[in-house]
Amino acid sequence: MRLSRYFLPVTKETPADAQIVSHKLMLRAGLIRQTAAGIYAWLPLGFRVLKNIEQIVREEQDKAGAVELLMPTVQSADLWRQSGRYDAYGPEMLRFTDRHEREMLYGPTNEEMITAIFRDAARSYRDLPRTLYHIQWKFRDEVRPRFGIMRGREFLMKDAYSFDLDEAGLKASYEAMFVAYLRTFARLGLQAVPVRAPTGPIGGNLSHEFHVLAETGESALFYDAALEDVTHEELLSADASTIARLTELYAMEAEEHEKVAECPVPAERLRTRRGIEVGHIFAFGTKYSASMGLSVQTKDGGSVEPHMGSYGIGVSRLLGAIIEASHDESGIVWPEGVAPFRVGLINMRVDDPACASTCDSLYAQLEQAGVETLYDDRDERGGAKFATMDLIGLPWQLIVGPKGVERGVVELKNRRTGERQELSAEAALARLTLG
Ligand code: 5CA
Repeated sequence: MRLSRYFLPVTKETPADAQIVSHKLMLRAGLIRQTAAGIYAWLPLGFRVLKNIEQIVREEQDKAGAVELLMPTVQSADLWRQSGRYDAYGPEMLRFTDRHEREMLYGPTNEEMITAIFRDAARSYRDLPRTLYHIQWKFRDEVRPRFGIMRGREFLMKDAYSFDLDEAGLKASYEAMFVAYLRTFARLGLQAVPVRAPTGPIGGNLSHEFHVLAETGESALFYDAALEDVTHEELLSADASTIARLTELYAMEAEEHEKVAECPVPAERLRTRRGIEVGHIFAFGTKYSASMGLSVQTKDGGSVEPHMGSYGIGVSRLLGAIIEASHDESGIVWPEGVAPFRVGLINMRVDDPACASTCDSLYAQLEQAGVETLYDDRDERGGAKFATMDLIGLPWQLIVGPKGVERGVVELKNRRTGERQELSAEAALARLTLG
């Protein structure tokens, strides 16, 4: 993509209304733009990152055996009356009526809808177990939307729902999602701590939250220091034994920790840090199948209400969490897996024919090789180009200036380490196309 044709409204000034670093950087780097309180437009660069995160989440859901579908954002109040949650949900639910005076709502979550869809299709034990998921916008009329997309009113969520014949089946589905979550967050370059959680309005008896440790997190956590020793590799290849090990280690939100009569962790191993909740999973049994009349035939001709779980990931919130975990004083430092482009190609002198033709040729070859490249071909000062590239945080910068071109070299800079290396254009291409 040529920057001269792109839409990248970056700003030097720190926006006055942003309190935390991820919100400031998202506005400054032209990733998002607020359109109403807690509601954001995703500008081209931010949208690319959102899609990359969504894709990693999707791949790990698919690997876990979950099946993707897409449910609508607008739901009918009648559906929610079946579970009794229409009145219980409170002012966070955005309610409205259509032209026929039918009561509607913008979905804050989808337990009711998926239960109704499954109820109308599933007949027998052969239809179970199943886990279905979608990645869809939600609306919650938060009292205090803040920190940009971190606590928005409209936000993108991955929500999965499992249906099992019995409690043992539900436990297996819950564990499969748990594993998928550990792998997902590891692939996103994040260390996420699983925390035993109260279930709240979703209901049920088993629940975990996944928190990215960050000073700006909204939750206060207490946990066993041993959780910090879990390696990236271990999380990438997580399995049932990883869960067993992790869930044995103490981790609680402050409110819950205060209720614990005797903390099982010795004082020297007890850590207190803040966390950003990026995922939340629940096993709630028959709460919705019972209230909404979902039952299937068993092998011996009886009937059973499926045991269910629901599993959320804050896809849009993850952008904020990743930036909180990965930035420096110059701007964002995207992990390779989610970066909007892999390479930023900088032409230092667009009016120098040799420099421009070297850049054009590098750009064509990178594109040809499928290396996503943002090509700064604008007529701007070098200093401004460097500042923009550092701010938007692409993993590699390929810098081409007239003096270097004369000597047959270009410069390759690693955004994370700041390391710069002079090499021939061919060698730079080889480095960037090899992965
Ligand atoms: N039905 C369940 C699981 S599918 C559910 O709704 N769980 S939740 O309420 O915990 O939301 C799931 C995830 O969505 C949270 O862990 C969080 O990462 C994200 N999320 C929740 N509210 C917001 C918000 N206002 N802004 C951005 N992300 C949010």
